[in-house]
Amino acid sequence: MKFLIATTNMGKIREFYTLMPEHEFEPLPIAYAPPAEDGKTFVENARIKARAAAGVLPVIAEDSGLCVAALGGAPGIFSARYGGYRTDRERNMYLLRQMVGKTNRAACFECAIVCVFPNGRELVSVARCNGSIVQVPRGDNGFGYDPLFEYNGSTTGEMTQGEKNLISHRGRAIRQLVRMLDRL
Ligand code: ITT
Repeated sequence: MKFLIATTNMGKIREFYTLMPEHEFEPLPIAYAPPAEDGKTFVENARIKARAAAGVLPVIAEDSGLCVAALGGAPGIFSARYGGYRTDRERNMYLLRQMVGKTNRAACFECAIVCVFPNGRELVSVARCNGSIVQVPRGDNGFGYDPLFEYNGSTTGEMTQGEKNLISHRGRAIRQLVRMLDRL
């Protein structure tokens, strides 16, 4: 099936391409104006992004983020703009500063995918990955908070794309979506 992929994040796009090789993707048109992500949950925000891009093709949109237990679940749905910083590196440094003195390092990545068809039908796939926040960033692979998020001894920034896809929130959510699409 051919989908419009309603994301501006190249890291996400890479993961969708790898995990849905049997499907085709069209990027957002240049004139696309990103909607205000003012939902209260990952699913609400993914739905807002999918519906803003709705048209002739089925649309896939995704909202995701890192939820840190000792920070009351922050940055959560605000992960892309945590602390008001513009770059991944600045947000990562800010998060580590918030974690100074915290003994509970538990965190999880969450991902919500909403797929909207031209007839209005919707598929929703949600998944998470539990891990912990390291003291010092490690790894140059991936994007966003990957150098901070440790799973089974490695950060997702140290993993290959294939290794990350096996265990990540997005990998799990995409595989679930593919199963839903196969059943249509
Ligand atoms: P779109 O809204 O255009 O899809 P975005 O980057 O703004 O792109 P989100 O609003 O969903 O996406 O914010 C997700 C943020 O959460 C993202 O920018 C990263 O900082 C972080 N994040 C999500 N998934 C991640 C992953 O697999 N690895 C590292 N960080 C991730």
